[in-house]
Order: sequence, then C-alpha cells, then structure tokens
Amino acid sequence: MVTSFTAFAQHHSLSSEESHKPTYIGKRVEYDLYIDHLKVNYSGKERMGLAINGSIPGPVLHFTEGDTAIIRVHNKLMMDETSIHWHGLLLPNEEDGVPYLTTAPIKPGQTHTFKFPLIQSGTYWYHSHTMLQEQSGVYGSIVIHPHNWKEQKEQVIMLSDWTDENPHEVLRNLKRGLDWYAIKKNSVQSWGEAFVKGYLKDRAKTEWIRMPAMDISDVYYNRFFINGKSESTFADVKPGDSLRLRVINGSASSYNWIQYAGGKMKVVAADGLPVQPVEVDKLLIAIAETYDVEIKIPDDGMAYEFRATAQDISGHASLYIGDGMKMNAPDLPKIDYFAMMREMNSMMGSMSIGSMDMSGMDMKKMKRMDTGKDTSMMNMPGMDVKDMKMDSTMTMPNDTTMKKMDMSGGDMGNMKMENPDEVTLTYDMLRSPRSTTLDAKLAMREIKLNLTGNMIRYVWSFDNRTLSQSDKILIRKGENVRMTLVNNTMMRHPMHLHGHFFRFINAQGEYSPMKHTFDIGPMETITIEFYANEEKDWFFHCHILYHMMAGMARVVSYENSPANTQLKPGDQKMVFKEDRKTYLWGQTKIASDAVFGYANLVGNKGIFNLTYRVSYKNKYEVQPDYQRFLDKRQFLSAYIGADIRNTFQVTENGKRVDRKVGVIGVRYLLPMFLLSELRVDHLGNVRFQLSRNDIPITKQLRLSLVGNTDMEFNIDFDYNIGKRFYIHASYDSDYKYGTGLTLLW
Ligand SMILES: [Cu+2]
Repeated sequence: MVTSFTAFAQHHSLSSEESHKPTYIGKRVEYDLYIDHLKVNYSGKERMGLAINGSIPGPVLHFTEGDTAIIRVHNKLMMDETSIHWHGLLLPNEEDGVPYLTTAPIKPGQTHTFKFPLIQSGTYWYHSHTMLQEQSGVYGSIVIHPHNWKEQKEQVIMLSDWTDENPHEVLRNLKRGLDWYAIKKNSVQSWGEAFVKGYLKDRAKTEWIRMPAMDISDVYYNRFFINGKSESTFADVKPGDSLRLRVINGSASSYNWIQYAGGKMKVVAADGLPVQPVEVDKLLIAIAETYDVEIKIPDDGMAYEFRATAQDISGHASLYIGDGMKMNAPDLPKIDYFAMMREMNSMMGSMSIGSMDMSGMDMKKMKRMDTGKDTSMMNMPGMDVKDMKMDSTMTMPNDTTMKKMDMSGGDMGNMKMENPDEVTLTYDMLRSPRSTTLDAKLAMREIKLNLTGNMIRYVWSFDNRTLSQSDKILIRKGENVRMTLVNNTMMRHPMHLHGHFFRFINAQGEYSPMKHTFDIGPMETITIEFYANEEKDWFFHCHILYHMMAGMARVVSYENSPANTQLKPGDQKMVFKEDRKTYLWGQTKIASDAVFGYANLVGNKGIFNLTYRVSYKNKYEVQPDYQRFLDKRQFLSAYIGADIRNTFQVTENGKRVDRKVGVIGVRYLLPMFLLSELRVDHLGNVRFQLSRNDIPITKQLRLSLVGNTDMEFNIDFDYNIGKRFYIHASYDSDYKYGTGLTLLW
C-alpha cells in the first residue's frame, strides 16, 4: 500500500508534506451497508428496486484522508449474490469488490467486511459490480476530505437514471433491437420523415452502408434523478454563499449535461483530484466520472435550478438551490437526428461506400478524410463536434480546443436561448496543478485497443473480441503503461480502469490531468499513461452497464503476481462468462389467415432460428435452422436446418408442392439491410431469397418484404401500438391476405 501511496502522491495532486505522512494515521471509520429489495414508485407504477440501507441512492460515506474504512456489506437479497466496488479508490486488490475477479461474491445472507486505508481525498462513489444491479439502485457516494480541509459548504449531487423495466429485460430488448425505445424518444428516423424533411438521400446512404439509425443513447428511461429525486430543493444556503457541489454520474447508461441557472460553475476537481479552477456554463459528465464545481448563490434570494439533462435530451432532473422563487436553467434543444445523420454521411462521403460498416471500420480510410472537415460542421445543429471528430490525428487547426465543444444547440427555434459567450467544459481545459509526467527512465509498455461493436446485434467488444473471447492484458509492476484507444464505433464510451489513476493526455501536456474514467467519442483516439505500481488483476471496461455486459471489458493483469487470497480456483472463469449469455425472443402473429412467427435463441456467435406458420385450414410449415456467423462484422453466416411444409397445394401436372427437406445455405447481409440467402436442400433444389425486415416507413409503421426463386413472396405491414404490440396486415403468395395482431415476446 505504501508503494501505491508514494507513487500516487508523487504523480498526483498531494502536496509533498502529505506524501511523507504515514498511511494509517487516521481514525477507523465504520459503515454497515444492507443491500435489500425495495418497493418503489417513481412513475405511478410500483416496481421492485434494490436499495442500500433502504434508500436509492445509498448513504453518503464520509471519510478523512488517512482514515481506515471498515465497511460491512450485508446481502439481504433473497436469491442473488451481490458486490460493492469502490469506484476511483486506490486500494488493495482484494478490496476492489469485483466479484470473482478480485473479491469473493457476497452470497445471499452473507456479510463481507471491506477494510482499506484511504490514501486520497475527493469525490468518489460505490456501486454493485454484479450483473445489472447498479441500474436497480445499488450505488452511493463517497466523500473523502483532505487533512487540511477548509470548512466549506458542500452538497453531493448523485446523478442516476431509472427505468421501470427489469434491467435484464432492457438488455434483451437492446439485443433484439426493439423499436420501442426509439419510438418513445422520437429517434426512429423513418423514411417518411426523411422524405418530408428532405433527408431521403441521407437516409439511403446510411442504409447503404448497413448502419442502423444512430441514437445518442440506447435506453429509454422513465426518470432521471439527482440524489434519487427528479425534482427537489436544497434550501440550506444564504445569498452570497459559495457552495461546493460534488457531482457524480452514477447513471447506468446516461451521460448528463450539467447547468446552473444562477451563474457560472467553477470546476475545481475532476474524478476526485483537484484541477486548475476553470469557470464554465455547462459541462457534459460521462457515466462514472465525478466533478467538483463551486457555485455562488446569487444575492436576490431566488431558488436557482441546478439541472442535469440526459445527453439525448429525453429528460432531466432538477435541484433548486435556495428556497425563493424558482428560476429555471434554459432547456437544451432537442437532438436533430437527421442533421446528425447528414453530418455522419458527409464524414464518410470520401470513403468507398459499401466497404464501410459500424463494426469493422477501417481506420486508414478514416484518416484520409482529414481534409473532409469543413466549417459547416461547426454550425451543425444537433451536433456535438466531439461526436464528429474523426481521429486525433486530424490535421485541422484548433483541433484540441474543439474537442468537446458543444454543438448540441439544436433547432433554430431555440437558438435565442444560446449565449455566444457560453463556455462549455472540454477535456483540454482540465489541467493538473502539478506536473504528472512519468519517470522517463522506466520502460514504457504500449497497448493499443480498438473499441468495436456490432450495433445490429448489440455485441460490444475491443478488437472485435468480447471479454469472454479474449485473454488478459498483461503488464508488469514497475513499468510505465501507455494505452492508446481508438473508438471505431459511432457511440461514446466512458472507459474506467480499476485501482489506478492515469494521465489523460490532453492539450495540457506535462500537466495532463489524472483520471480514473474518461469519455471517448465516436472515431476518437485517446491516450492514457500510468505507472504500474500494483499487483494482480484489475477490471478495465466501458461503464455503460449494457455495453459492459455485452462484452466491452478486459482484465489488466500484473504478471508474476501473488495469488488472490479471496478467490477459489476457477472463480475467474465466472468473469469471463459474463457476456456469453444466450437470449430467447420471438414474435407471434395472430392473423385472419394463420398463426405464424419466429423464435430465436441468440448467442454472440450463432443463432437458433425457428419460423413457423399454421393456417386454420390445416396447412402448416416450419423451418428450424442453426446459423453461425463467419466474419468479424457478422454479415456472413452459414446455416443448416430443415424445411417442412404441408400446404396441400397441387401444381398443374397434379404434383403436390409440399416438402420435407434438409437444407444448408449461406446468408449475407447486403447494403440496405437486404438479407440474401442461398440454400440447397438434400434433393438438390437450389433457392435464392432476398428479404428486408422492419423498414421504418413512419415512426410507427414497419414494412417487411420477402421474395425467392420458388416464386414465393410476402409483403407485411406492422403498425406499432405499444411496446410489444403491432397491428398487422400482409399479403402472401400462398396464404393471400391476412390481418391481425403482432406480439413480441
Ligand atoms: Cu460503451
């Protein structure tokens, strides 16, 4: 521990006297945390959440630097094990709280005692690292005051997102590509809307490159919270007071825009550590980051709003500071999704269309687009320039100052709200008070990782491998590590390294800030560096809970480490199994002509498909197959199955056209999401088929088409009337017209 402490003090923000203080000088500070089920009602519907000591979020844990924390975590859950990870804290590996990786899982009814010295100060948080428990409420904040803390009024601001759905259901819905979230958020980007708004060509372009309609975030949330409430008041202030807000983004998958209606916010710390103060009007806080900001309470006695808005502007939470008349922060403009789409296309304009896709984007090609940047990008409504930044190697001037410039200044109608002098925090404004350079005499280990993902199948990964498909990243104690991350996806990812602070290399050079979590935008390259002064295994992952669970994680492992004393042999296999879940879903149509639909059992590499149709005239058909993906992008697959049908149809020469055949074939996803399929049955009959599912004609209307060389075809319309329900109408070459109800299950 002393090694870590010294290294930490040397490189970071602790003063030199502090760094010589022994580690265990403080008090023993004890907490008991009881994790239990809790009935909640946030949106008019009663739901089961998970709480710590009966509340969401859990209690604020207060410490002073140098204290020893003794925290007993009691699992009161009926069936499920749990865990607590201390996010951003430097502590012995076994205390890090990642179940099966560093720490034993806490079984139902068990108590686990954590004990570790606090060798740092600042704003941190804690949360369950078991499955999706964090989304249900298992999180809370940590405040560690420095020794020389000058008494100052302060308040913790814990941000979070809440869904009425079971989080496992959310993940399954993301995997299957459920329309409902986009419909609720108005981000469908239908062909009809594209036509009306003049974006038809842009819509076609994105489909041509097999890119699904982009959204800023994946999930639809019922509520956003500050300290567990959508709206609340903090009245313990007087005009003229200065107040330190310790802002923590404990959301499962929501970045947040932060605004304060009463004036500027002075950013004084990032991820717990002090930074050179900088005054801003607005900042985007990534998931799992923390910022300390100081505000001044205006003299007029009004209650000014501190607001946290989800980055996709689908909702916000408010804390009114003061008890006077309420003064609101300005609404942020809605996202202009089509403008975003056009900008994305223009970035890709110079690339050979068709060779591009979401997952396997070729960075060499991307780099050639350096010059593709023009000023229209700067003025683009609905765009965040950082989102558009292609690569850090881009040669445009002022690249760095643009990095996080906020262009989400949306539709023109709202422009009056925009203040040209408004300052939005960028990473490049974060400056460490001290030099953070590493000891140049040490060897530097270079690690390169591409962030990759398959949006269509919702598989997230590094270098196209999920956690379960990958090995540990090996490093050695005593060396420097430089990680270069290239985001090849069209989404932001908040990356978190456990147990370490790293230099986040930015425009401040030698004074680059120390962080434990950083945001990486679409197509962006980020470099971090740290002195490897630990031992054993540490988790490194995207902090979007659903991305982590879908595979976007690695284990950073110190070679030649002593054995972990908390784990049983084979425990770590559990960690590597996390993303290997299979999902079952399907669709059933109850129509005037027949009952039909499909069922899918889906894994990372393959799918069991079953399609079936049973008519009321005793006709039936059923086609089971197993399909295995063959390429990185998962466009190409091979399958083996059967085709059994009994339609009692007779051809002109009196032959029944029924079949009972075994089939093998290949499927390939063509541009425009046209699924082509070539198969041969065991009698030697060859069939070629083209299909396209779920073309969004309007926000709620979907069209699906199938046709094949056996002269069979089907046209199918579905009109959305609820999360899992559509009204259905179709014409089929065999079954003719039909209408009814579609149910997704
Ligand atoms: Cu992610």
